[in-house]
Amino acid sequence: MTVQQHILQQQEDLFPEARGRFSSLLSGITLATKMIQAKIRRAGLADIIGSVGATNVQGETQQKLDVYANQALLDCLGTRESVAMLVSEENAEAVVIDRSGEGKYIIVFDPLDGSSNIDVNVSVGTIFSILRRPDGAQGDAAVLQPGWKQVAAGYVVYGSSSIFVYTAGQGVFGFTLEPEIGAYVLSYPNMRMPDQGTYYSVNEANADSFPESYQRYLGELRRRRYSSRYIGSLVADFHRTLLKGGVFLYPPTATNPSGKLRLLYEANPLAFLAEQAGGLATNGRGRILDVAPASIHQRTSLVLGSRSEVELLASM
Ligand code: AHM
Ligand code: MG
Repeated sequence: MTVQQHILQQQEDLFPEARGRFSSLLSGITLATKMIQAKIRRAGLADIIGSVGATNVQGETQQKLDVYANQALLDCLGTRESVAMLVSEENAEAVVIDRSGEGKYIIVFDPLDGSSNIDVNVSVGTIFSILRRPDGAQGDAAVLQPGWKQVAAGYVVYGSSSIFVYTAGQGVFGFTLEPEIGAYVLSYPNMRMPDQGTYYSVNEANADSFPESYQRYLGELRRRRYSSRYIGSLVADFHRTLLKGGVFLYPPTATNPSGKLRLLYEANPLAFLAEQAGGLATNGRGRILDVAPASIHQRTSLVLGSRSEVELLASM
């Protein structure tokens, strides 16, 4: 079963009114990710490693692959008629595609997450979230919806193989790119996150500036003999957490008092996937998917993973 067949099936079951628009949109995403993974596979060969000397809206140095990945998504999605707006980590403003007002969907994405890992042959990823454009809504107001309104969300992890994972609100499904035929093939039907795991995943170098409750929480996990895993690519850290269970956290720090990760295109899509797989996601105060965003590049603290570990944090 290819991802294309799977999406068509889901579309018939979930969005009978979508008449191919939804599947056309997801095929734009899968096409862009195939282009990105092809470029990544050649990263050591072609002259594409390193920075382009510019900084993005977050003030971070843009890597050449960041720019390529962003353009691939803008190009592959920009021509699909159902698209109203595209919102990217790499663009300060939302890109409005559909000025006639007919476009139904807004796609929000982080084109290349974990970009500090590109040059060192460590997994990186693409994350996306799909929202319906509320009737008549224009500009940022159309995008600023709480995560529970997501129609679909997913990611690709470019690891030892490229794996596409998505949910349309009816379970989580994973597909591995079969490079011989250039298609994503169903390899993880109905993914479930274990109720409890044995890993915690956090940038422990920041621990001294975590709020005291987080420090106690990590101490408790250590007391319970948890082991530590941290890749520094959110998609890869999440993918492991989805398969093996445990908890990923990026709490507030001295440098990033509101957290480092972005609500709309990092926390929300992964929170949707986590919940659909039986896990949980919180900002430390409440459910990530209930947060009403105030701006498109808003940051958040994030704790997500197995039910048991996230509930332990809540209890502390
Ligand atoms: P990016 O989108 O610019 O790559 O930044 C997000 C990344 C995440 O992939 C990862 O979880 C986090 O930043 C790592 O941050 P740190 O290096 O502070 O641990
Ligand atoms: Mg990024």
